[in-house]
Formats: sequence, C-alpha cells, structure tokens
Amino acid sequence: KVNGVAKPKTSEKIPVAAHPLAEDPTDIASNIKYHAQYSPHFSPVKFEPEQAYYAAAESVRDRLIQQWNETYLHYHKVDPKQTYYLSMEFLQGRALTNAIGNLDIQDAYASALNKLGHELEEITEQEKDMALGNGGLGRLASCFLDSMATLNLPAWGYGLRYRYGLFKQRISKAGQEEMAEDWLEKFSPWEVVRHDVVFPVRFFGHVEVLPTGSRKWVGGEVLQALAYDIPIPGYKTKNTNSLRLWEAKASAQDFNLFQFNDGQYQSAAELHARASQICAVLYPGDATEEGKLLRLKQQFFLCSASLQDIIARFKERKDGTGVRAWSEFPTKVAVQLNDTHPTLAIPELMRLLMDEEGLGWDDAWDVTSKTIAYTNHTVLPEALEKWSQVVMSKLLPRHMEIIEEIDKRFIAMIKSTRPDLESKINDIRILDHNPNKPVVRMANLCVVSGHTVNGVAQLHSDILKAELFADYVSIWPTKFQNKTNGITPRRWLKFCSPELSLIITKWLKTDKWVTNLDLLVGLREFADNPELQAEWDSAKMANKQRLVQYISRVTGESIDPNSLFDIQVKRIHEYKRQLLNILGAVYRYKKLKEMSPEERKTTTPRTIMIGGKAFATYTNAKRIVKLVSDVGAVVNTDPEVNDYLKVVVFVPNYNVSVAEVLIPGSELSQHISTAGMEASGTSNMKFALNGCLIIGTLDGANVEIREEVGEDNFFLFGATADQVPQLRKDRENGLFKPDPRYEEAKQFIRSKAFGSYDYEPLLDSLEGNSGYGRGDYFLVGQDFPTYIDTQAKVDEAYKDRKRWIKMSILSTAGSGKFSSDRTISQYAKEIWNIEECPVP
Ligand code: T68
Repeated sequence: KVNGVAKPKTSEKIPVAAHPLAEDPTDIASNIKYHAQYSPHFSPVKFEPEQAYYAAAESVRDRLIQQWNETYLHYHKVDPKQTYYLSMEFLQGRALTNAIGNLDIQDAYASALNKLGHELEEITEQEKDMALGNGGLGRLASCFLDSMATLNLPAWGYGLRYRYGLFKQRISKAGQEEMAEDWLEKFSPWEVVRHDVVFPVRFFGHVEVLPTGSRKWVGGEVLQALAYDIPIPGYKTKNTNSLRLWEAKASAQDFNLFQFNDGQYQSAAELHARASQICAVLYPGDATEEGKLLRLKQQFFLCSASLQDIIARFKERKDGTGVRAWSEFPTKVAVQLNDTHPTLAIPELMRLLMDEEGLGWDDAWDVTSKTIAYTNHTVLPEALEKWSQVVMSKLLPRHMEIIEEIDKRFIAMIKSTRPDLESKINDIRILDHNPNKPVVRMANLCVVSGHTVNGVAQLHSDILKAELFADYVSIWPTKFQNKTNGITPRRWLKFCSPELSLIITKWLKTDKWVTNLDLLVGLREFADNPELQAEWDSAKMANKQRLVQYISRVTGESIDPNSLFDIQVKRIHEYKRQLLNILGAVYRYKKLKEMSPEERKTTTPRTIMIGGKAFATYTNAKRIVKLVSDVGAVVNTDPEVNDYLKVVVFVPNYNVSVAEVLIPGSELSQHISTAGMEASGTSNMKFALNGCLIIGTLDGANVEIREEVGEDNFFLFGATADQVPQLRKDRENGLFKPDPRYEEAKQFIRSKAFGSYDYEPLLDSLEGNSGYGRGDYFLVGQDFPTYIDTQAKVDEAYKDRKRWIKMSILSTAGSGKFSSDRTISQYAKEIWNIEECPVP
C-alpha cells in the first residue's frame, strides 16, 4: 500500500507449505536446468557459465526464500526485541559461495554443476561483487549481518540500493582511472523487490503550526522509498535475516502527462529524474554544493524510510491487544547507527513520534534516546561530519527545528547541572554558530541523543574517551563502550581458504571452530609438530599458487611463488602510509642494485603487492597509486634484480572478491598507519586469521592482535599514539633529524629513476615543518628507520622456514578473538539487549 503502512499478512493467513527441496546432485541439477529454462533471461540454446551462474543462484535462492519466510513468521510470532543496523554502506561482495557454504550444500552443488558440464569455481566467478560501500566500515556491516544471522539474532540491515556502487579502478599510464561498476547490468538474483513495502519521503517544504499547537512538515517534494530485500543466511542455521535496501521512485501522479504531450519531456518527468539521482551512486563527490545536498538527501532517505518501516512493524506486532504503549518501543527496537551517516534517524524518530503519533517532547525524547546507539569509526577531523545549518534548514526544516531544540535543552542541562563545563559549551554543543559557516556537528548530536557510544578497538575507544568525547565522558561516564571489530570466519577462512580449513579441522578434531573461533588456540600445542607444519606449508603454497595465477591474469606479471608475498591492500590514504611502504621498496631496490650478484643471492626474495582505491578527488592518494605503478614498471623489468627480488605489483581494482584471493596467499601484510589514526582496521584480522604475519604499528586493532598472537609473532615498529603529538611538535621546532637512508630513498625518486612524472608535490608533503599534509604530518620520516630495520628482521625470519611456519600457525591460533560472532554477541548483550530467536 503506497503512502502508508504496508499492511502485512499475519501468520495465520499464510499457510507455510514446507516444499521439499532437492537434496541429491541429480535433483539439484534438474532444478538448475529448470531455472535455466523457465527464467526468461537468456536464450534457451545457451548454457554457458554465465547462464549456469544465474540458474544456480536462482535455485539456491529458492532454498533461501523458504527459510527466509519461516524466519520472518517466527520473529513475528515470538515478537522479540530486534536490532536494526542502519548503514549507508554494505560491502557484500559475492553471495553464491557464501550462500551454499552457509547452507552447507557446496558438495551437492559442485557435483550437480559437474553433471551439467560446469565447475562450481568457474560459475561462482561469474558473479559481480555487490560493492555498495567504500572500505572497512561497509565490509564491517556485511560481516555483522553474517554473524547476526549465524547467532540467530533477530536483526535487520537497512541501506540504500545504489545503482552504481564503488567505482571500478583501472590503472593506466596516467595512474588511477575510475569507471562506473554496473553490478545490476543484467540483474541481481539475490534481491527481491517488495512492491508492498513503500513509504513516502519528503524533502524541502515548510513547517505549519496546527490549531492544536502541534507542528507539521508539509509541501516540498515527496518521493517514494521502495524496498528491495536481500536474504542473509546464517551458517548452518535456519535463521535467514534481511538486508533491506531502499530505492527512490517518483509516483505516476508526479508524471505530468500534459507537459509531456506538449513536448516538454524534461520538465514533465522532473521529479522522476530527481528521484533517480538519489540512489544513483555511492558517496557522490561532495566538493560542490549540489554534491553535498545529494549526500544529505541520501542520508535522510535511508533514515526516514527505515524508521517508518520499523514503526510500522512495531505497530503490526501488537498481538491483537490494541495500540501498544510507545514506552514499549525501546523494548522492541534497537537502532544502531553505523557512524554518523544515519544520524538523521534521531530527529526523524522524534518527528515521527511527535508530529505523526502525537507524543509530547519528553516522551518522544525518552523513546528516541533509549532506542538509538552510535558507533564511531574515526577520529580524523575531516571525516567528522558537519552539515551546513542553511542547507539543513532548507532541505529538512522540521528536523532543523528539532535539532535546535535538542541543542537548547542540552545547553540548559549543562548550565543547571554542570556549571564547570559552561566555558566549554561551544565545543560540546551540537550547533556550531561560527558566523562564516554555521554547522550541525553530527557526532555531537549522536553523543547527546544516543544511549551508548562505542569505538571499534580498545585503543580507539580509549582515545575517544580521553580526547574527542572527554567532556561528555564527565557528563555520562557510563555511555561509552568499546566493541573491538571482528570479521566473519566463514567468508574469511572457511570459504576463501578451504585447504587451510581442512587442516585446522583435522588437527582440532572438530569443525566447531567455524562458529566458535576461540577453539583455534588448540592449534598452539601442535605448532612445532613437523607433520602439521608440512601440511600448513603446502596449504599456504596452494593459496600462493592461486594468487600467482590471479596476478598473472590481471597484471600480466609473473611472480615467483617461492618469494615472500608481502601485501598491503586497503583504501589509499596518507594516514595508512602506503608511501612508507613504497619508499621502503625503493630503498630495497636501490640497495639490491648496489650489491654484487653474489651478495644478492643471500637476500630474501620478495614480491610486494599493493592495492586499493583512491577517492577520485584525493590528489595525493592518486599520486601514490601512480608512484607504486611507476616503481613497479622499473623494478619488474630490471634484469639485474629480477631474478632475486622482487616485483612490485599494483593490484588493480581491489574489492571483496580480490581480497578473497589475496589474503589466503599472503605471508606478510602491512598495517602501518601513523599510530592513533586507524580506528581499528579489519583486514589485519583477516590476514592474521589466514596465517599471515603482520608488520605494523601499535595502532587500532593491531594492538590487540599482537597481544593475542604473541609479541614474537608480530613485527612491531614505529612511534606510539601517545608519542605522536610531541613528535609533531618537535618537527615543527626543527628538531627532527632525518635518517640518511630515508633521504636516499626520496632522492632516488627525485632523480627520475622511476620516470619523469612530477612527484615533487607528493614528496613535498614529507618536507617542511608543520601543517596538515605538509611537514610530514603522518610521520613517515620519523618511522622510516625502524620500519627498514624491522623489514630486515622479516627477511631474516623468512629464511628459517620452520620458524616462519610456526609463527604462521601461531598467528591463526591467536586470531579467535577477532570473530565478528564475538563482536556481535557483545553488541547484543551490552548495547542492544536482544536475545537469540532460533527458528525451530
Ligand atoms: C573504517 N572507516 C576505519 N570509513 O578507517 C577502520 N568514512 O579503521 C575501521 O576498521 C573500519 O572503519 C570499521 O570500523 C571507514 O571505512 C569509510 O569508509 C567512510 C565512508 C564514508 C565517509 C567516511
């Protein structure tokens, strides 16, 4: 039903017939054929890998839908408290391998496809990644969905159905080029459009005061939010949750037939065009005012549609006892904000409760603040969202009023209860009335309004409490928590590295580690066992071989599987210091060039792989990409060093499915951010879980990984977070003395050894004394010497094969803590107060 609450059918009205699903490969094969013939997407004469993929996916979807319906009806009946995870990003990657893995039907599907002349592995490669996210934050949301379903938690993901997700990256002579990635080019077999779930979302307009004194937002433009649902199966459980993605539409009434017939085609369908902009792209460039407005529209669209849906479900589940008290809302609903991007959920929930449902301010505030919790993912000042009050008042006039009222009441509370903080009010209040650019500080709004605020690793949470949110801690000491991130062991070990998984299961004599990752500690007692070591070594080698083939396919480079595979893959950002890595590689190359052939033979051969996307308008990040590929072009074709070192490869278009090949094949990975700047990192956990050793700083979750795997199995270097401010000051005061090796590496690039591209602006950012992005703000020069020394220790350690394999085993053995099952259990108990609700 459009323009209102979708009226659901109750469980009494829908008899669920348990439809028997094919179990043996022959039946599955005929089911796949059935889909190939009766899903009219392709000509029936062809049954090539692409057709086979769609048909297999549809046949798997049948199973998911059955479990999905049962799950929805079960939750409906039990009516437990549910969590709603609001996120502007979900980096789901591919779904087929994950679905058949979670349903535990991979063998049956592999042999069914064999019967049809196909290989499962080739079929799964046909799927396009669903890349509706930028990086760690989006992938974390996807790992969380997997864990919530696996733990039988009644939970939903809410996001936007971007037409184009994260761009496709191509590396050309000019460096990075971005292209639209068309994940919906054909269609996605995993999404189900829900024409019965549609909500109106308004923009602009004005606020009217009704005779009753209450306020109402009217006028402006009204778009429709249409739901697309994606099933999220848990691992070996019936529970199948939903990821609900909204798409923006205009309705037929908004199509001006008169104008169209008059030849005014554009103005006739203006609202349709504006609607299609909302979900056109993930993270539209926000350098222009238009871009900023569009991003804000996206954020509000997600919040408004999701909250209307949540409220509709709350009302629907009142078990025939009439209207439920609104005070019960927080006992049925937990809303988690994935960073500040969905902050507008706060004023939108207030508005819906007051203006639509008739609650007074105090009751609405009580409900809202008991419902909403906020996760912070960054302390970088430029990533803390601030929206112009002028723009906000125009686009969302009623919300701006509500935010002003929250701000006013907060200030009044401070004045009456905490006079000692009065002098700090301008820092901690929500509105910043800077006359040049008055803004709304979204993080402050979240902290003031939410019941819980959490960081994503212990160090990050400590920094939040000691710095960014210190004053709030003194007001609400119990509001702040830590929830160290985690990753799903299904996708990031069991499915991406089946060889290693089998060995783990064999030695632990159980496969229960897949849902109880702490069991991996059991590997410690065998870490010295030569038999395990040999098996481990050969599984890692199989994964390395797969990576060799992949690199050859996408870059044309042939790399030596006996060299040390050293990988750094993540978004390109100066704080993540890919520049430190590449300067280290340049230094290594220069030293090799200076060695005699005999000397070279004593070195540890290395293959350095770097990958990641640079935001399209982030110039220095793009220069880093260009530098990596320029260095690669020279080193990789230098016959003098090539036999021993040593290829530098830029891995193009890093995404979830590329990670699934790179991570299992890695031996060393670099997590080398300036201490205090990486909130957590999550790929560090994936690498460690796959028996890859880490070279890293004491930053984010590295700190906890090192504690868990043991100091001896972690290559630590660099300044610590508490030293960083003083080091920056020293630098400003001209006290920094660069290491000669560092100067040598920079000089080598300046000598044009890697081509004539102008690297001066990039190298310049490392010089001078102060300022963000100048004066080596990220302390590359400071950490360079210990980085180089530590890399030398890595080279030595790799020469001792037995020692290295043992360290690798211990790395996996110590990774149990980093399961997202652990993280989600903690959110469920300590923030959401929800319990498992397994489908019988
Ligand atoms: C990441 N943040 C953190 N942000 O950098 C990382 N930001 O340390 C952490 O492990 C991860 O979150 C999960 O907690 C991001 O990925 C973004 O992608 C982003 C997107 C839009 C605007 C700002």
